[in-house]
Amino acid sequence: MLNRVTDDTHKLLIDGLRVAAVSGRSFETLNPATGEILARVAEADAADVDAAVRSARAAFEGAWGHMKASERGALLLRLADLIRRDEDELVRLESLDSGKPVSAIRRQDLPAVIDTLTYYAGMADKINGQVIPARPDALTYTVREPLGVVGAIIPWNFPLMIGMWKIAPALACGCTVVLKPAEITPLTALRIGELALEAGFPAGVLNVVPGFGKVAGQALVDHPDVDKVTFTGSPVVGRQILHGAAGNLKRVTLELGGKSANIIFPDADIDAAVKAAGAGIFFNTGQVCSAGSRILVHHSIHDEVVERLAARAQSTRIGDPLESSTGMGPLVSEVQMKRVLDYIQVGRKEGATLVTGGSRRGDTGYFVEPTVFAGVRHEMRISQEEIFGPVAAVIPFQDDEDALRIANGTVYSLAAGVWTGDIGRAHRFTRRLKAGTVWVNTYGPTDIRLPWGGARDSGFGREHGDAAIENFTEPKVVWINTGR
Ligand code: TXE
Repeated sequence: MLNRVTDDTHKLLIDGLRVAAVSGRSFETLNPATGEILARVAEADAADVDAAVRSARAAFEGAWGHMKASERGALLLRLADLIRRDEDELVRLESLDSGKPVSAIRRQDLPAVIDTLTYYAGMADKINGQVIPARPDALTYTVREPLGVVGAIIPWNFPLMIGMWKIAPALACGCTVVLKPAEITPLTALRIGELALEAGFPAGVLNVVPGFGKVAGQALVDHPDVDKVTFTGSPVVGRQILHGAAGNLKRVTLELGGKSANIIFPDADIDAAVKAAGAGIFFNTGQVCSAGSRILVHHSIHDEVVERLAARAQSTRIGDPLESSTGMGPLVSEVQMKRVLDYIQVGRKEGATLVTGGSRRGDTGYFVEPTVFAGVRHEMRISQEEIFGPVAAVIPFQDDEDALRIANGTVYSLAAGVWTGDIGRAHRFTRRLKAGTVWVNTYGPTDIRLPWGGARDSGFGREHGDAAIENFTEPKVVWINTGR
C-alpha cells in the first residue's frame, strides 16, 4: 500500500519560511516503486535561488556569524536528536521518494546521518589556527575563517546521507547553506530544513530550493554571491559547474562517481569475497558512486566466482521498499531504468555472457533484475562506463600486472578493492591502484572520519574528516608588529 505523502504542494524553504516559488510553478516527484505521483513540490528558479542566497548571506553576516562555535555544535547535536525522534517518518519518506529499502535506510543511511552530525558537532569549536613565529619583531598567527555562502547540490542515490555530508561540516565551520536536492528526491531535504529550524538554527542558515538542475542548480552555480559549490553527481554536470564557478572563482568540490574494480585472487577467502562483491554491486540497486561494478577475477577461479555471484543475484529479495524483508528496491526513475536496460543490451551486443538477470522485473515501478555479465573484456563499454544499476561486469585477468592494468584503465579513480591472502600483494596493490579509497579484504565501508573523494573523472577534493573543514574555511594571517 503506497500513497501520496500529501496533497499540498511542498514549498521551498527560504529565510526560515516555507514559500511558494516566485513563478508559482511546481513539479511532481514520483514513487519509483509504483510510478505514481508521490507529491507536488514548488519549483525553484533563479529568482528563488537569489532570495535563498540573500537570506544565507544575511544570516552569515548576522546572527550565525556572531554565534559561538560551541553553540553551533550544540545546534548540530540538537538536529541529530530531532532526526532520531523522527526516524520513522524520515525513513519512510526517503524510501517512498527514492525507492531505497527501509531496512537499508534504517541500518545504513540514518546512522550515517547521525554520525556525521555528531562528528562535526564535536569539531565546531576545534577549528583552530596556528601561531607561527615568523619574525622576532612580530606576533604572526593564522585563524581559519568560514568561506561564507555554500551552494550544496546533491544527487538522488543517498539524499539524506550525502546531503548531511555537505550540510554538517559547512555549518560546523560557520558557513550558511543553500541546498539544491535532486529533482527526483526533494522531500527529505525539505524535512531536514524544517527540523533545523525547530532545532533553533537561525533563519537563512539552511535554505532548501528543490528545482531542476539546469535551472535552479545552474542559478546557484552562477550566482556571484555564492562562495563555494560542493557537488555530487555526474561528470558532465561536474564540468558545467566548473565553467559556472569560474565567474566569481568559487571554490568547488566535485564527487562524480566511478567504475570501481573489485579484484579477487585465488588465495583470498572466496566466500567472503563473493558475498562482498555481490553487496558491492547490488546494494542500493547499484546506484552507488563507489559500486564495485567491475569484478576482476583471476582466470583460474572465474567460473566458480561467476556461478556463486549469480546464485547471490538470484536470491536477492526484490520488492516493495517499504517491506522490511526487501533487499533490493527499484531504480530511482524511469530514465535511470531505461539507461540501465540500454547498457544491458550494449553488453549483450558486445559479446559478454549474460549469466543471470538482464530484464525489467514486472511492469509496475522501475525494477531491474540483478544482472551478472561474465567474460567481460576490458575495452567493452560495460567495463568502461558507469552504468549506475545492478549490473556486474566480471572480467578475468591473468596475473598481477594484468589486474592492475585493467583496474587502472578507466577514466575514473574513486575506489577499488583487492582480495588476497598475500600481505605483500595487498601492499603492492594499495600502492599502485589509482583510487581515493582502496579496500583490502572488504568492499564498500566508508566512515565520516576518513577522507572521501577521487581524481580524474571521479572529481577532486575530499569530503569527510578534517578535509571537509578545509573545504569550508580559509586561513587568514594576522601579523602584529610588536615593535622595535
Ligand atoms: O546526474 P546529475 P543524473 C551519475 C550516474 C548516473 C548519471 C546521471 O552515472 O547514471 O550520473 O544521473 C543537479 N547545474 N551519478 O543525470 O544530472 C541535479 O539537479 C547545477 C553519479 O541524475 O549530475 C541533481 O541535483 N546542478 C553520482 C544533481 O545535479 C545541476 C550520483 C545530480 O544530477 C545541473 C548521481 C547544472 N547544470 C549521478 N544539472 C555519484 N557520484 O554518486 C543537473 N544538476
